[in-house]
Amino acid sequence: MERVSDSVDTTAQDKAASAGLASTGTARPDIRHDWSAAEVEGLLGLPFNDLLFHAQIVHRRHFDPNRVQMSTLLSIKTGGCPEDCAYCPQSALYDTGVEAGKLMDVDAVVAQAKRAQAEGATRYCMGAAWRSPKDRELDAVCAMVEGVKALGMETCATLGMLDGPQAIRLADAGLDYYNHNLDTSEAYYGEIITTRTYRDRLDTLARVRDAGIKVCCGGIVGMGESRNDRAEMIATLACLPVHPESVPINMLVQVRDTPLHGTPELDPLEFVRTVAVARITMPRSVVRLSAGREQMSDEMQALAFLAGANSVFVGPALLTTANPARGRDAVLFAGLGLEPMEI
Ligand code: SAM
Ligand code: DTB
Ligand code: SF4
Repeated sequence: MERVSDSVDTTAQDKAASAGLASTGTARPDIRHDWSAAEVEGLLGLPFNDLLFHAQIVHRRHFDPNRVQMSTLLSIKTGGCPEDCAYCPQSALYDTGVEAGKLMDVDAVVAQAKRAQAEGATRYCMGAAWRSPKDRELDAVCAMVEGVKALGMETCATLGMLDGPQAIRLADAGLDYYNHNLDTSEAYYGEIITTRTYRDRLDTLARVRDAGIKVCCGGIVGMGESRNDRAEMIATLACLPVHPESVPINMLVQVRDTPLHGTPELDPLEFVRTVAVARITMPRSVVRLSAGREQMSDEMQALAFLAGANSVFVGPALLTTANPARGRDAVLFAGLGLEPMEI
């Protein structure tokens, strides 16, 4: 049977090429690490249909367009975080009503992972509200990684900054992915976080990569940043020596009593454009339609999948905020003909 990806109309491809979309031919490789922010901003500003068409071509070259990777998140240590990330309900500096909890027991985490697996998740992501883990805390997280991995799931953790030996310990425990986001552009970063630097983030990412763990790294849009900031962030990600295997694009979830609550909403189509540009610039990466789905219409999510998103969090909760109920997702995925990506 002819694959859908082979049947793209070549006339349309020619039109896209003449609209300045480079990668429809074979002359230029589509895996590049030399993206300029100006070039990325140019992509963001394309006519919407041209941009989505281009993203679909790249997407279909590397992925089955009807398969979506499904992860489930668990907050293994909630609240009381010393950092000042202006979007985050878990910072101890903002009185958001999120109570500071203790690190969960290993057995409870593995039991919850098993439930998530039974409900279709193939990757389990464990998040902790830490600036960075203490070595004693890392012992427990390593045991969680081992337990979740023994179920046959992929493992992911997001624990804040890591030093080199900590990254190696997690790798030895069998951690598949480490999530550590750039969050925004280097220029806008100081408006959002003051308690650690952009360089700190890049250093942790390099340590994770050096330890042989796959990198999950993206950002948040809708924080009042400019289009140029979004372009800078995507260009920084796409110019890493190896593209992150997983690129979460989060829409800011506005939480009352965080400094960013009340930020003017980002145009949903600009969110979709950001997803498309992540897809085009990091063709082999899985791009996650990450936080914010609960607040999005089904139509907006459908456009994000069309733009090349091929991963989501499933299950009713993110870390401290809501994610779509399973029933709503079941209807959406069935309606769009989307199926789980095999691991
Ligand atoms: N404390 C660790 C850290 O910051 O690296 C790990 C957990 S932290 C909650 C993981 C990521 O969640 C942040 O980097 C941010 O990108 C995302 N995040 C947190 N609050 C968010 C919100 N309100 N809306 C969207 N994304 C959010
Ligand atoms: C990521 O990029 N998004 C996730 C995950 N990595 C850890 C977190 C979203 C958190 C949304 C706010 C909350 O639920 O607390
Ligand atoms: Fe802490 Fe992470 Fe929230 Fe920042 S994003 S306040 S580091 S939990």
